Amino acid sequence: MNRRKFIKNASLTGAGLAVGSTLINCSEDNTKDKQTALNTNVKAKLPLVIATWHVENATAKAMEVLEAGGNALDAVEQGCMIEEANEKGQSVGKGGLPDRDGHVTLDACIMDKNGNCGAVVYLKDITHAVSVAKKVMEETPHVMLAGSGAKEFAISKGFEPEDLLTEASKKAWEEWKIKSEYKPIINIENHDTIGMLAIDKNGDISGACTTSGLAYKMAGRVGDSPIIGSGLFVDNEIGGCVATGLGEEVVKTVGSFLVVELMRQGKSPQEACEEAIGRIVNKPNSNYKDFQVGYIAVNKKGETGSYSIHQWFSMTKFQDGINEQIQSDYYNKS
Ligand code: SD4
Repeated sequence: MNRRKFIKNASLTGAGLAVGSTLINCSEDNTKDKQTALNTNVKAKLPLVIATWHVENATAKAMEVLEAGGNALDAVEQGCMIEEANEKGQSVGKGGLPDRDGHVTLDACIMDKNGNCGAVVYLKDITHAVSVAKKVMEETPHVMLAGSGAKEFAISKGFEPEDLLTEASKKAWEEWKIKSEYKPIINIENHDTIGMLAIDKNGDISGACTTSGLAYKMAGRVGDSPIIGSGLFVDNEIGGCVATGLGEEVVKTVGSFLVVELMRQGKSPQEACEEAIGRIVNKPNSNYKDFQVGYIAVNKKGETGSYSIHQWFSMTKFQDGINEQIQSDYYNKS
C-alpha cells in the first residue's frame, strides 16, 4: 500500500483506544478534555506495538512474539529485524543507502523495562544492528560500541559479515554522485528509520530504533537513532518515545527523553509529541520547512500519539487484532 493512503488521523488514536468510535462524534470544543478524562479510566488492551512509518510486517512479527507470551524487548528486536533484512527498504539494514563514499553504516539502539540499554554506531557489514545493540546491552559493561569495535564484537558473537550495499542502492548512489548534492529531503525513502515501542502482556515497555541514517551523509556521521534519549527513550513507569527524520534536530532537543519527561508531567503521548516538535519549529531562525522530524509515543496506560513537522508521516499500530497505518497529525499546515 502506498504510504499516502492512510487509514485515519493519529489525533484520534487515544480516543479510539479508550472508547472506540463514540468519541468521533464529540463536538470540537470539548473533545480533548473528554478524551483525557475517558482515557484515564480505561485500561488499554495489551499487548500493543507501535512503529514509525508503514511497517506492518515488522509490527506483525513483534505482535507474534507478544501473543506467544514473549517480552516487549524480544518483540521490538524481532520486529525491527524484519525491516533490517528487507532489502527494499533503503534506509535500514541491508540495502540501506550508503554515505557519500559508498559505505553503508548502521546506527541502532535498544532499551528495556529496567532502563538498560545498548547501542551501536557506524556499524558496517552486519545486517542486524539492533541485535548487536541488544548484545552490547546484555553481554558487555558498556552502552555503546562504534565502528570497527562494534563490528569485531558482532563477529565475536557469531554475526556473519556481509556486503550491505545492494545493486539498487549502489545504483542510487552512483546517480547521486553525478550532482553530489546533499539536502535532507522531506519524507522520501531516505526517511524510513524504524523505531518501535511495545507493551507486553505484563504491561512492561521496551523500545528499539535502527537505521542506515541519512542517505549520502558525510563519512563518520552518526544521527539520533542510536543515541539514548534522542532517537529512543523508555521509562517503564511512564512510557516510551522514538524519533525519525533529521537526526541532528532530534539530538539538539534530546527529543525522545523530552517526550517521556513531558508525559511524566501529565501530558498525553499526543500532547507530548506535539510539544517536542514545537521545541524544534519554534527555535529562532528554525528552517523547519526544509526537513522532517516525527515522533511516536506510548504511555503506561497504552495511549499512543504521533506528530511530525510535515504531512505524510505515519505510525503503524498493532493492537487488539488490528494492524494499521495511522496518519500523523502535523505542524506545518501552511
Ligand atoms: C538519522 N533519524 O540518522 C535518522 C534518519 C531517519 O528515516 O530517521 N531516517 O538522522
